[in-house]
Parts: sequence; structure tokens; C-alpha cells
Amino acid sequence: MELIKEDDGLEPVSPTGEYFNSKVMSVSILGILESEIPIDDSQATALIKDVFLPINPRFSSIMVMGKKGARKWKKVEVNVENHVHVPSFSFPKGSSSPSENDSFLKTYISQIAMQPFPQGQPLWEIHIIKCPTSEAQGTLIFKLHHALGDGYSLVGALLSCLQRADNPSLPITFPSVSNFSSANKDDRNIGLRKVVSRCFSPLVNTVKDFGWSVFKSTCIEDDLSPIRCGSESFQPFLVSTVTFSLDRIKEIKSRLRVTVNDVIMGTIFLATRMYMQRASTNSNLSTNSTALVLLNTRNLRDYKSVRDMVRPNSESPWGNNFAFLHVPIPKVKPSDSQFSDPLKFVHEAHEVIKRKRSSFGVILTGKLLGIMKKCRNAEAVAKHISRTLRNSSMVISNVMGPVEKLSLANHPVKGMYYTVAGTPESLRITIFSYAGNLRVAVGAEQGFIDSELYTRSLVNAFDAILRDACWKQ
Ligand SMILES: *[C@@H]1O[C@H](CO)[C@@H](O)[C@H](O)[C@H]1NC(C)=O
Ligand SMILES: *[C@@H]1O[C@H](CO)[C@@H](O)[C@H](O)[C@H]1NC(C)=O
Ligand SMILES: *[C@@H]1O[C@H](CO)[C@@H](O)[C@H](O)[C@H]1NC(C)=O
Ligand SMILES: *[C@@H]1O[C@H](CO)[C@@H](O)[C@H](O)[C@H]1NC(C)=O
Ligand SMILES: CC(=O)N[C@H]1CO[C@H](CO)[C@@H](O)[C@@H]1O
Repeated sequence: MELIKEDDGLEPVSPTGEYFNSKVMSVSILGILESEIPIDDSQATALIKDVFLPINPRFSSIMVMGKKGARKWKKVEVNVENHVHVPSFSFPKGSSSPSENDSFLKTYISQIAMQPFPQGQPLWEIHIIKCPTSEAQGTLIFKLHHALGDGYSLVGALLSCLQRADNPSLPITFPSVSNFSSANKDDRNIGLRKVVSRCFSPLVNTVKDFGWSVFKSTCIEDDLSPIRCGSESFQPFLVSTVTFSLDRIKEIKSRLRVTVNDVIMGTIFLATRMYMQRASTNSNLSTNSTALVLLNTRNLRDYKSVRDMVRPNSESPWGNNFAFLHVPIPKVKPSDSQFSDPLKFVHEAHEVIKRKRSSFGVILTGKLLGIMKKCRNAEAVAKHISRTLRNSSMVISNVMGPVEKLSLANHPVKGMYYTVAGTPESLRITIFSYAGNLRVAVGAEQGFIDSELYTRSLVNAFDAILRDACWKQ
């Protein structure tokens, strides 16, 4: 990293930004847009210069080391050509099948996920894949370093380059947070009496969660299982996706009186245990396995801020606000190898997440990292985060996307998803909602996790939950 003597007036890098760009971890987010029509990239450079770069000065800055070792963002001249990649590829004429093109795209994503950003230029890249796949006529990949911002900021940034497909002049809307994470509307208007009576339980939960979180990342680690091999090195991973209808999820949600998030988490937990069983016979289905759920701390407030955030000159914070929750994956008794009660997974997810969310453990964990940084340094915190990830079995994160269908420079966007690269876990699940669908992207370590089998398990788990919640009387 470049050392500079005069750093007055330069914007400091946020603590989380430092953790995410350290010796032990360099984390980036890959946002993937699927185009309904073949991609015409003739306007790409102009669009990047006029629309993308002005969103945030960090897109045209590099990280430098200022006085006293403090990291700062320094503005540089951006050479757009160095950031845009249009891979060319050739298939033997007439012999390419949709699945060949799909696997070309998967391999490409896997490769760029492993590549570090070139030094000395701003931390973003755009890849334009003109090869048609079974999902789309063309694919656009935004690779953005996590130091630039959290999922919310970065999604906000991408969305400000897009317009509504039906009418570009109308504003983009997002699902309301209450529709996603509270079981009924009353949750939002808790009376004073309820607040008082609730005051005690969060306190107890906080102590427990805080202790658990610290304990988890310093003392115990998950059992080895078909989703956790405990390897020390970063391995390439392949991304496959599954799409669920939000209407179906909402149907389950109202039948079971839980939240959309609970249904998703329950589905992932059931699928994970199913996968363990299918991946190896005699697999132990009661291993201690935890999912690390990344919560955006903005999530706790209102999602509206993203709309403000994408407005130029907005006062609402751009940055990296996140914390993690350890959620144990429900255990299955050896006698229940048929998964006779799929709904149990949803109810357990509901209970655990409700308890954890209502505590302040999440906030305390963030504070703890801050204290650790002060007492030691950002590298120590990065090591701590990395060890926390390694010691868990999987990482789940969730970002709410727009309700309407969008288009980018007159290319209607058929689907969108994202994944996270540069973290050490073997299984990462990222969830994005868009235009009535929920896209679940499974990033699975190559050569260790069978991603096809895992996505099939997801579909089967969802069907089992849907059947028991809605069709069984
Ligand atoms: C696969 O990609 C090649 C190269 O772009 C294209 O010519 C071919 O039509 C694609 N195959 C399918 C089945 O879409
Ligand atoms: C929230 O849910 C209600 C009832 O299901 C629906 O009428 C409303 O449009 C939803 N809001 C958003 C922003 O999705
Ligand atoms: C399965 O894992 C749990 C938790 O680690 C352990 O207590 C149990 O003995 C294991 N069962 C078998 C059959 O290995
Ligand atoms: C697994 O977790 C249980 C509590 O959930 C604990 O009692 C047990 O010691 C753990 N086993 C291992 C091997 O970590
Ligand atoms: C794989 C890995 O990093 N495991 C760590 C889990 O936590 C224990 C205790 O801190 C470490 O010793 C392990 O190295």
C-alpha cells in the first residue's frame, strides 16, 4: 500500500473497510445481473463515467496509508478501460449446448472471485459476458471490494444505475422491512406496557448471546461435517442459484405466523441437514453446526434509508454496518432420517432469530470489534473475523432488492443475485429479492461440496415445507 505523508482532508477508511482489506482477508461482493436481451456494450464507458463513478468518491479512490498508519481514501484519475473486462471465448462451432455455456459462466465467476484486485487502482471491476446461458442472453458482473461499502450501500449504488423497466421516471421501491422480518403488523407498534415487560428479556438474552458469540469465536469450533472440512486455505467455489416465488413464501409465512426470513432460514436449515444425509451415508445429523447470519445493522432500523442513500448529496450514512449472529442448525435424531417434521426447522429458526434479534448482542459484537481494534489493531480484528468464519459451518446473508422489474441502459434485467468472495468458509448462501422472486445463491467449495446436490436439497426442502404448511390439513 502506498505511503503518503500529507493526509489532511482525506476521507478515513471505516474500521470495517480496514478489516475487509487486510492481510488475512480481502473480501469482495460480486453482483450479477442477467439481461433479457444480448448485451450491447457500446455505451458502457460513457455510462460508467457519467453514472457509476459520480455515485461515490470511493469508486475513484485508492486506499493509502496515511500518518500514524491510518488508512485513507485518496482520489485518483480512473482509467475506465482497466476496469471493464469483456472476455472472449470460443466454442467449437455448432457444438455448444446451454449447459456448456452455463458452466463457462460458473467457471468464469469462480475465477474472478479468486483473483485479487490489481494494486494502485480503485477497487471495482465490471465484467460483460456476452455468452448466452440458459438463464439469460447476457450477464453483467460487478465486482466490488467490500471495503467500499456494505451490501446495502453497494446495492444502492448499483440500483442508481438502473431504471424501472415499466417507466424509467418512476422511483424504484423496496419491500417494507416489516413485511420481511415481523410476523404481524402489531410488532411495529408495541405499546408502552409491552416495552416495559420486554425490557427484562432482552437483557438476559444479550448476556447469553454476547457470551455465546465471544465464546464461539475464541473457544469452540463446529464439528467437521459434509459442509465443513476445516481447511485453512482459501479454496475456489462454484455458484449455483435457485429461485423461489415470494408469493409462495408469503403463503407459508401467513399459515405459520412467522416471518419471510424465518421461512427462508428454515428452508436452508432443512436443506443443509438433507444435504448432509445425502452427501455421505451414515452422516451424523446431530453435529454441532452453526450458521453465521450476517445482519446489516441498518436492518434494525428502516430500509428506506437506501432510497435516500442513492440520492446524490444524501445525508444518510454510506458505509459498512454489519454484525453477525450465530444460529445453531437444528439437529435431527438418527431415528428421524425421513425428516418427518419439516416445519420444525421453520419454527426453530423463528424462535432463535426472534430471541437473538430482540437482544443487543448484535450491537455488542460490533462494539467488541471496535474495542479490539483500539487495543490491538485492525489486523487482529480481521484475524478474529476470519477465525469466526472458519469455525462456523456456513455463512448466510440477505439483501432486499427492488419490487419492480428494472432495466440497465435499455437492457431489461431478468434476474439478479450476488455472492461474496474472499472469505474462508466452505458454504456461503446469499439471498436477494427481486421482482417477486427470491434468488438464493449457493457458493460451494469446489471439490468438497456438491453444489448441484445442495441446490436440489434446497428445492426439496422448500417443497416439503410448502406441502406441510399449506396443503396438509
Ligand atoms: C453458447 O455461446 C456461444 C458463444 O456466444 C453461442 O454462439 C451459442 O449460441 C451459445 N449456445 C447456446 C445454446 O445458447
Ligand atoms: C407488504 O405486505 C402487504 C400485505 O401482504 C402488501 O399489501 C404490501 O404491498 C406489502 N408492501 C410491500 C412494500 O411489499
Ligand atoms: C454426532 O455428533 C454429536 C455432536 O458432536 C455427538 O455428540 C454424537 O456422539 C455424534 N453421534 C455419532 C453417532 O457419532
Ligand atoms: C455440542 O453442543 C452441545 C450444546 O449444544 C454441547 O453440550 C456439546 O459439548 C457440543 N459438542 C461438541 C463436540 O462441541
Ligand atoms: C479452522 C480454524 O480456524 N479453527 C479455529 C477455531 O477456533 C480455535 C480456537 O480459537 C482455533 O484454535 C482454531 O484454529
